[in-house]
Amino acid sequence: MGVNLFNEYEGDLNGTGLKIALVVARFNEIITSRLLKGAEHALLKHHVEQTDIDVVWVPGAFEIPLVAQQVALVGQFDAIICLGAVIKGQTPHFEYVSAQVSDGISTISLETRKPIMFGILTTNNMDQALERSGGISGNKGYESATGAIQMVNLLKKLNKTFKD
Ligand code: INI
Repeated sequence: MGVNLFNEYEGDLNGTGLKIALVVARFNEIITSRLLKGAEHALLKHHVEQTDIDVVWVPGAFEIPLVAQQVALVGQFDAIICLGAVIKGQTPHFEYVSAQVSDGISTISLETRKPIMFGILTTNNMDQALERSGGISGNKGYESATGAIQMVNLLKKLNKTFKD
């Protein structure tokens, strides 16, 4: 066993007491409902209370950043999980929708200093989206939810460790 020379920091997976909002796109609901199921499963498994989980539906992935920002600014949530599915074959403006949602989510996360998770699938076709929403390649919703819990706990830990 090696000697650990560094101070290392990582958020744990204990969701006790956390309040989480999910912003979910209706577009491609067949996929986003699977992502939502995965996210809810992960949150409950890691001890987030059902009554501390709020779900907000928006028309499509393009609308996610504005609504996630509004939800973040309300201030009562520890993290926001954004769920959507942008599928290439379906739209000539795939690049615009996926760029808007990824830029928007990272911007509001930095501006509001809250974990805003990118649970958005951007795939070439429906099969790939199915694979990544509870099929052979896991569930992006589940991963985003465990990531949210870890990020909240990591930021708390860093704040406590490095406060003046
Ligand atoms: N929205 C999605 O969430 N996924 C898509 O694949 C998609 N396609 O294919 O167009 C999509 N379009 C709708 C978009 O997000 C907006 O809701 C719409 O343009 C109105 O602003």
